[in-house]
Amino acid sequence: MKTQVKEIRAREILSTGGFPTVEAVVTLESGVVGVASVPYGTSAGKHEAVTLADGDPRRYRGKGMLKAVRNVNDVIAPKIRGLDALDQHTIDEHLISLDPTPQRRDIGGNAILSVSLACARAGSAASGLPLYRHIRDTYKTGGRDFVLPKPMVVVIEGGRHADNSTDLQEYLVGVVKDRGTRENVRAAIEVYLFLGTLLKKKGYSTNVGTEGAYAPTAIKSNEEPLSLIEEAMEDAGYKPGEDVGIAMDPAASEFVGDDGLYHLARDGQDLSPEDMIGYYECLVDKYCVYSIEDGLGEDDWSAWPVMNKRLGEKIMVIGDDLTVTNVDRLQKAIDTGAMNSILIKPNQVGTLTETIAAINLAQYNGLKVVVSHRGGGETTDTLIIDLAAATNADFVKVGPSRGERVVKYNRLMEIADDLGL
Ligand code: 2PG
Ligand code: MG
Repeated sequence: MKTQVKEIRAREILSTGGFPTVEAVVTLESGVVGVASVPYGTSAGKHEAVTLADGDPRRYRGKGMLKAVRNVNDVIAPKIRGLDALDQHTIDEHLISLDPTPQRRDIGGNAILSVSLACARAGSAASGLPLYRHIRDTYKTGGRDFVLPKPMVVVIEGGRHADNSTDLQEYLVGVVKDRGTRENVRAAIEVYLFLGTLLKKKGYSTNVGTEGAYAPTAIKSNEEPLSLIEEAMEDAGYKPGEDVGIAMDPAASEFVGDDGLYHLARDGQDLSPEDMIGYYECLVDKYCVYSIEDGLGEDDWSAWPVMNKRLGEKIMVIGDDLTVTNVDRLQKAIDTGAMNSILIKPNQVGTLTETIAAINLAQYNGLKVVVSHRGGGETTDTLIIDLAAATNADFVKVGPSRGERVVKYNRLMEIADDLGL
């Protein structure tokens, strides 16, 4: 059959953090080619599929990817060769069978995912369909009509994504009032641009962090960005809370201690889970915050349902490190009422099929879905946008500047043009 996989080659490429990552090239019998690269995170969750690195300090300070590349070329390729690229389910079943553990420690989540995604790209090229349509057809997902995700743009970053900025990792501008994709992108990016002007006026630096958002070192507190962003919204001509709103990703696993307390160094506060939730409640009352992701630690299972109960009616309570795109952890979160929305990152889990399973499970249970970029090691691959479009995800979370980020918004606008949306 012409759509059978003939050859798979992986190679080491550079990611945005300067360290390598993996790219796979899948060639079909017909000569059709599919290429995909995988990102990795800076503040990766403890329960994610692992990004297998070489650990050889003589190459890229231990973060070379030759092991993962070899795993693709020597272990994965023989298993996948001969399979039909249009049958993504079978391809992913084979990939999963090579290492069924959730963390893919043996073979590497990065190795597996690069092949899964490159096969999807080859399948899309072979079927003559844009990737978002190919994914939708393959998984019968997303419903009859396309509803494109709204942008959630990171505008200030701190935590592990910047030096000496806020403890909370991300402050984002999300579109509340849908004006169509191009106008949605414009609104969020204009707020980012006006925020830059405002920061400058206040004497703050407008250097950017790993995701292309501002990372002002002189910022006074974890709360200050919220008022600055609201001011920038007004400056840009958008109504806070009506046109655009604020989303936050504190990435709280990064500042919860072994003592179970949340340590906000910039504010000089150590908060119990209960107080941390109270802190968020105040922010939600005071500012146009409509979403909080990873407000609590990835293992703080008893506190999450409390937060969701107290805030879930008003805002999106998103699990990222808590759920790591994993259906078992997601099911637990659903059963315990831990959250009402999920962040989706294919490299947290390892295959396209498992990613779609997590999205399906979330949507079936009425959760909102946000498909996300990675902080540290992104690439110019735009597959996550097609994934979000295919599944009618509610939002895409991507940074506002740097090539690897804007290429994703540009892909979103391209899909919108295709669909006339
Ligand atoms: C997050 C992500 C992306 P990282 O926490 O949501 O913004 O960061 O990829 O570093 O885990
Ligand atoms: Mg996060």
